[in-house]
Amino acid sequence: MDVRIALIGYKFMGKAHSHAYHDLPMFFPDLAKPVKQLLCGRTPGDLEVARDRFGWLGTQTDWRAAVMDPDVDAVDISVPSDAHKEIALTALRAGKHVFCEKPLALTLTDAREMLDVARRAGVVHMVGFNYRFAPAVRLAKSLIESGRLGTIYHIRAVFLQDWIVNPDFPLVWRLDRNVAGSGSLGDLGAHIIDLARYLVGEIAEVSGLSETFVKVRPAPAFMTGLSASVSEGAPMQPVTVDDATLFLARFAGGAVGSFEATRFALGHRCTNAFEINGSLGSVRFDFERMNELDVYLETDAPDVRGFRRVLATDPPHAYSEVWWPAGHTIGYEHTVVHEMAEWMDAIATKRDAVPSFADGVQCQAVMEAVELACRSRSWESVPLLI
Ligand code: SOE
Repeated sequence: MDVRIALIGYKFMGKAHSHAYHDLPMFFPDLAKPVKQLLCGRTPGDLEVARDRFGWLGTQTDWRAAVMDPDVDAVDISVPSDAHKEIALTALRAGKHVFCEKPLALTLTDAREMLDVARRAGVVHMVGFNYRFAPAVRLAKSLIESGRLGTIYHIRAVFLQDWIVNPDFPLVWRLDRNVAGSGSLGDLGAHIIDLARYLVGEIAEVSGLSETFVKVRPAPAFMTGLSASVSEGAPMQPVTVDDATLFLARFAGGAVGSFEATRFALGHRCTNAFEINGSLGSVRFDFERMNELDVYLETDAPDVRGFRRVLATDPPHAYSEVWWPAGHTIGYEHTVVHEMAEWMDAIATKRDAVPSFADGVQCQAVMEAVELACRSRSWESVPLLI
């Protein structure tokens, strides 16, 4: 089966998704085949360069035309967050399968509307929480689900970056609330909230604080991905999002958690890390060493008891049979290939994709409760909406 895709956006995520579609037929030959039908963006010259480089069949500068094209079965939304809702609703109403990058929307209300329309459309919908697809994270999940860590008491999760510590770094779209919805919380916190939900369960209440350390920045002259430049004498503009958000959480199942999302942790380029402690054992993961899971099992013989480093690159570890021989590690882009494999399989087998827009909604519910808690300086409950 072929799935003809229109990809909206060709920068950081557009490139990662194009790469995944390219790899899928080679490494997952039994899955539905993604056809790189249309690449969509606003700037014709740059778009043609990207089409040529990423191997798309055609281009379209009007996203509506791309979405409505009868030769398109599925729409991949890889543009800044303020454009997610309108593109998604249009595509869903046209009966197209939709993949949407995280955070799903600017607000919980918008995210709920997207889920509602997606459910009524009866198509496959998926949200871009790629870190779930790291084999070491899958190992953590199976250790928890099989009870080998016992009752889960704690999760300690952080997502630390440092790319905007310099106050001269310009005000890129990720620092504009109207475009991004929130700052570190929506960009990085969304990922660790999703991992916590995936591994430990639903979050019931939160309390938190957030801070914007650099309150004004120069307007950007150019931006792409996480890089940007400034022109001499650029006007200063207010930063309207959080630079850092920290929160505490109680889980419905009885566990407690602490979370920290920041772009001001110098030396941390992409530390998406967690530790989970249960009554029988613990696991810890750090995306910068994404092939490994540290595992501690209380049932080990006392003389050798301690954290061991498990390299999740050979069977029975998830996806290991698809890639390279044992010990031949994989990287960031492979999490995206696995994510797209899930999307293709869900479309071909007519089942719900995981994570779906429902996961996007529940993550947004946690984020909205965190923002409320930061303002009210008190504990706020998280409604269970899915
Ligand atoms: C930038 O902070 C960023 O690229 C996020 O937008 C991604 O979602 C995350 O995976 C890595 O960091």
